[in-house]
Amino acid sequence: MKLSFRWYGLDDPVTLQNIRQIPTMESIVTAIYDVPVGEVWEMEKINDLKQVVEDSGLKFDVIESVPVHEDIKLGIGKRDEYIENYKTNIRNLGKAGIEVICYNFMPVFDWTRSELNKELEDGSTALVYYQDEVDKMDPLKGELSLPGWDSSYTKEDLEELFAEYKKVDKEKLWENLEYFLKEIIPVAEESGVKMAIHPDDPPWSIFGLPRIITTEENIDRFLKIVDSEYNGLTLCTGSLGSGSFNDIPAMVDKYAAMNRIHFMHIRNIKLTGERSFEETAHPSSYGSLDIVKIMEALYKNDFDGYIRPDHGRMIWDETGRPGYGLYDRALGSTYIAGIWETLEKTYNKE
Ligand SMILES: [Mn+2]
Repeated sequence: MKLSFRWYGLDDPVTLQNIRQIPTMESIVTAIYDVPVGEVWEMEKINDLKQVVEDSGLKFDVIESVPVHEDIKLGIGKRDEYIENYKTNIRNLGKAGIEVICYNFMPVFDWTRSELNKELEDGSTALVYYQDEVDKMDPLKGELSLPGWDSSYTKEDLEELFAEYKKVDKEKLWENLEYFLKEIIPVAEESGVKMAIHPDDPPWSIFGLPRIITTEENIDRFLKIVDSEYNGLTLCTGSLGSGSFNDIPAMVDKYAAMNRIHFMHIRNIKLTGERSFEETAHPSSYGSLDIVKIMEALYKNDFDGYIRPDHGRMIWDETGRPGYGLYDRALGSTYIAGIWETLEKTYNKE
C-alpha cells in the first residue's frame, strides 16, 4: 500500500511541508479547484500542480476528484460535450503520470452532515449525521450550507436541478451512469489511469434525490457494467460503513481480491441510531468499524493501491477545513502505517 494525504492546494492551511513530515507519507491526493465543473483541465495547469507537489518531495499520483457535471448524471443538455471534456481530462492526467482518478456519481450533493463541529466526549469536534436533523432541512430554502454542497448554486439553480431530478429515479440514474462509463472507461484504459468511484455518503437517498453506490449488491452491479480493472472503486470505509447493512471487512476482502480497489479512504464512524452516526478517531475502539480487520483484508490480498486517512476530528485547537485538519489525520496516518507494519512483520512478507 502507498500512504497518501488529501491536500486542497496552495490555500490549504495544511502545507505540503506539514504533510511531508508525516512518517511514511508518499503521495498527495489533490485536484484543480479553479476550473468550473465539466470544463477541461489544461495540461499547463496540471503540470504546474504536479511541479508544486513533486518539489515538496511527495508524489503526484492520485486525483480526487474530477467532478462529474450534473448534465451527465441527469442525462440531459450538454452531456456529450461534458463527457468529451471528461475524456480529455483523463488523457491529460494520464500524460502527467496520474494513476488513479477518484470521482462520484451523487446527485447535487456530495457528502452530507447535519453538523460540522459536534463536540465529542474528549473535547475534540467532529462531523456528525443525525437523520432526524437532516429531515428538518429544506435545501431549497437556501438557508443551509452543507459541506458537500457546491456553494456556487443559486436558489434558482437548485430549484431547477431538483425539478430535473424528479424525472430521474434510481434506474434512470443507473442508465446515465452506464452511458458515462461505457464512454470513459476505454479512454482510461488507453491512458493507463484507473477510475475509482467513491461511494455515496451517506449510502442512502437524501432530500428525495436518488443514490445508487450504496451497498454490496449495487457495487457488484456497478463493476459489471464495464468489467475492467480500470472501472474500479475508492472504497471509503466511513461512507459505506455508515450503513449498518454493509459488512466493510468482507467487502474490502472481496473487491481487493478482484483487483478492483484502487484507492482506500480509511476512517471510523460510530453508529448512534437508525441512519445516524458520528465520525470518530481512527482506532477501532472508538467506532463501529474494525480497522485492523479491514487492513488485514487489504494485506492478505496484496493490496498495492493508495490509502489515505479520511476525515479527522479537530483536535489541539486546530482550526481549518472541517474534516481536513492536519493533526487528527496525521494520527490516523501513523495508525494505518503501524497496522500495516505489524501485518508485514507478522506475516513475514515484505
Ligand atoms: Mn471518503
